[in-house]
Amino acid sequence: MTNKKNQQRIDTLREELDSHNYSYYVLDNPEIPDSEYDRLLRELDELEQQYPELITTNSPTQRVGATPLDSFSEVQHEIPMLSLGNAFSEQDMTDFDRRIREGVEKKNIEYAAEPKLDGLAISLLYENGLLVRAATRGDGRTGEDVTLNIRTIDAIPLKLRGENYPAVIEIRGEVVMPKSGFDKLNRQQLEKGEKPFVNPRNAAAGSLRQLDPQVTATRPLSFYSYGVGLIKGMSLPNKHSVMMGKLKLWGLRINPESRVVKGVKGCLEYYEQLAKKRNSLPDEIDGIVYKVDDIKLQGIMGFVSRAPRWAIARKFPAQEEMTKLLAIDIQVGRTGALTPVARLQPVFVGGVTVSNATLHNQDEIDRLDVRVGDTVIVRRAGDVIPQIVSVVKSKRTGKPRRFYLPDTCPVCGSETARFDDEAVTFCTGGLFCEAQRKEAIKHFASRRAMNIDGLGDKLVEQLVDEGLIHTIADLYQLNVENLVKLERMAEKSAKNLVASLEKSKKTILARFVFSLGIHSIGETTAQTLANHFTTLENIMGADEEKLLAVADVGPIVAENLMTFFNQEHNREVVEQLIAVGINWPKIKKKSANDSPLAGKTFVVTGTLETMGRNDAKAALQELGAKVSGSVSKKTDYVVVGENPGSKATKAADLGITILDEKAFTKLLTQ
Ligand code: 5U1
Repeated sequence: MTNKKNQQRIDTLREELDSHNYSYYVLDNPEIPDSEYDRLLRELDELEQQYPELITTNSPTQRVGATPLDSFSEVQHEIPMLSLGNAFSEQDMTDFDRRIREGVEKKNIEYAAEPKLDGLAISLLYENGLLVRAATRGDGRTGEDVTLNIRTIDAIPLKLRGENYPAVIEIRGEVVMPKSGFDKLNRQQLEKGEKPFVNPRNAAAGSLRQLDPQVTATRPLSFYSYGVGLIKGMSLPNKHSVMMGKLKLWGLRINPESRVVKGVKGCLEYYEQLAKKRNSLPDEIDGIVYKVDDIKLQGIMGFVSRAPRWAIARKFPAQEEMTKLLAIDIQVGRTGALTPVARLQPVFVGGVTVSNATLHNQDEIDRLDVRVGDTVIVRRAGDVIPQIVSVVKSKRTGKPRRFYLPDTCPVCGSETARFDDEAVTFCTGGLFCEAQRKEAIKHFASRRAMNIDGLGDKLVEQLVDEGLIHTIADLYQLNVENLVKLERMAEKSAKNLVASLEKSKKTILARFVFSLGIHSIGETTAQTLANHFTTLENIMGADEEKLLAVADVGPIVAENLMTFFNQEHNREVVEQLIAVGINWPKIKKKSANDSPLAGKTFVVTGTLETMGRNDAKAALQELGAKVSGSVSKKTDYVVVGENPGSKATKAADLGITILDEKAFTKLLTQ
């Protein structure tokens, strides 16, 4: 390409990328998939690498500077960045509206209303359409120059769109971290063994305070404009809402929830609507900002100390409050998981009184270093279970002891266990533990386990609640006579259930092992165990060495099996089940060569719901199949889980049989 052609292509790419960015962030209407955007950006980057003389500072490739700063320099705000007065009730809003009406001597006032974002106020200075400086609010008069960090935020244009923008314009708004990005960032922090951020605002602030813009560039930050400071070369329009419309045309993001409302009634209705939506919005908000829309009227109202009289922030109930941790209790869930529950001094937060919060697991207790007697910050957002977000260490008195989950189950006294790579501590009581009993029975009766027709979840609950059954073995003692005594149980249904129970006695070993609900023993592992050991006695009697010799069995599965069968009460239940006549056909040890899968080549792609990729591989190898990492003409089957890679497409192109997880499990267990 000639230099002119290169320049043309570069210009086109930059325009296209800017335009796609605009559609994505400002119009909230992406025109192309992310992969296509990345391809265009790569093409531009490659061209610019080839012709560095054609690079401009405002090219979409130049968002992230390579050199970290030593410190942030100070910025004086020519027009101070104001704060806002607060309203906490309808009465406060009525008073605000009255003050305005009296102040401007008008009956009906229109207000521009929009969410009050829980982020960081930022000033963006554009000269001749180019972003030349970005600063934090600081104390309102002096902030910090964070231009290099702000440039990394894709939602902020480096160059304004169109041509009708003023020569100088200072745009003000809020940098935020969307909730989804915050959750992802915190997951990554935990994976790296680093401290998670307390809330999206802290995460946004921490991200902007980085001296190295390369770090900021990795943080999922966004921006919404809400006003204008300095403006030269153009006079302000007569309405705030019209100004916001202009900012949008120039490429700045405006909150899509912004509205113009009439009078205090409109303000209150808007509040109700947004309060309902609050938790489903993509960004954290802590209230609503109302501004007199007419800019002339704003001028009449003026300012009081450092806040405008023409605007107000109506706050939502706080979602975080401080309180005392009185005790930590343990709840044993229906799956046997031990959950530590914080008992709190009751506190009004998120619109309700909270006296309990979940502490999740031992890792969470360790991470927070929370101890009984501590002062803690509790968060309750919407219907989400209240959480303890941090401990106010400065308020800790004495030397409270660290808290550890118990070694024995508080419900049944069985040992508790936890594996290295699992966060959950669970009760090993299994079928014996009252907390787990209903769930264990439901699992036992389920279609893929013993397939007891007519024994649904509700009926299991009823049977346990009425004391008719205590263990899965008791199911086989049920008879029509005692079943019909149950509420809503007709004789016909009772007879059917007894018949189903009878029918379920004829099963296969794999199903029986699966139906016992042993921690981490899914259908595939149960099948592998049955194939390998051929009898229940062999499985129950296998020691660690023997278990680990099975292709699909790792230390966790081995430990779970041994723990389960070492419990006297679990052995008793199994014996009772055999005694009532549960039976299965004898298994002839299948050599790999007998299996229909022997010699077949499999490729597994994507995430499987019921087993890890290694488990799938081991199960296939056990049956004499080969597992390959890449698809070729020699591949017989491609197993496709969630989010498969290009292997699935290649398999389809080559006409290879594709199996979803269900079909795959069926093939393994046939
Ligand atoms: N959404 C929004 N937030 N916020 C903060 N609008 C808005 N306006 C502000 C502030 C401090 O101040 C102007 C009213 C001057």
